[in-house]
Amino acid sequence: MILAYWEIRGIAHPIRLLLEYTGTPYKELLYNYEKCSDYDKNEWFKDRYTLGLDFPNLPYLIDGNTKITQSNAILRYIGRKHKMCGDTEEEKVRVDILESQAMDFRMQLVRVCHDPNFMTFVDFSMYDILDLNCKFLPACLDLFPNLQEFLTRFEGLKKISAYMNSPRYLPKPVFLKMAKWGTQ
Ligand SMILES: N[C@@H](CCC(=O)N[C@@H](CS)C(=O)NCC(=O)O)C(=O)O
Repeated sequence: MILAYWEIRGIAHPIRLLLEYTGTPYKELLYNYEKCSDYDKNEWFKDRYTLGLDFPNLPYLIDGNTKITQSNAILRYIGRKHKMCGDTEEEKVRVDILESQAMDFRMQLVRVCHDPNFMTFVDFSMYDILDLNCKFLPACLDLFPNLQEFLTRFEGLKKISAYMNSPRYLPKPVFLKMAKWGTQ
């Protein structure tokens, strides 16, 4: 059995753990990404379409004539051999749900780690309410340097800082006249 992947932990780690746990003999083929800055020219790209994989990708597992991509399909293949997919229908359903749940969980971290500046509309609301609280009680974030940094980062965004310096910017009054604070 050959397991191929980049020379990193990545999404191959659970497969390696399952192979080890089940005592499955396997060899690893590790593609080095760092050595070649040009993705198109690295070793994986040379192998990509020559291995007979239906949907070429990493990781892949080759076990005789069986060639598998998709990390969950690989895990399931090994799991099936060792009766680790659940026994009853109810168990199998739970295993299927957990398989997808675990992948969703994994992808959340992947997204955050690859794009730490990932923004959602909630960031805008969060900025506004934190900023207002700071105007209301200037010391309110003294114990929260991470939130202070968030405000600074947000205000440093090119389009936001341009808006804040434009005549369109309307930071106050915060409320209508019937309020006891924030009317000026
Ligand atoms: N859904 C696939 C994702 C595979 C994937 O995105 N592999 C990345 C590394 S994590 C890769 O570099 N694939 C090689 C390629 O796209 O050519 C899986 O779970 O195996």
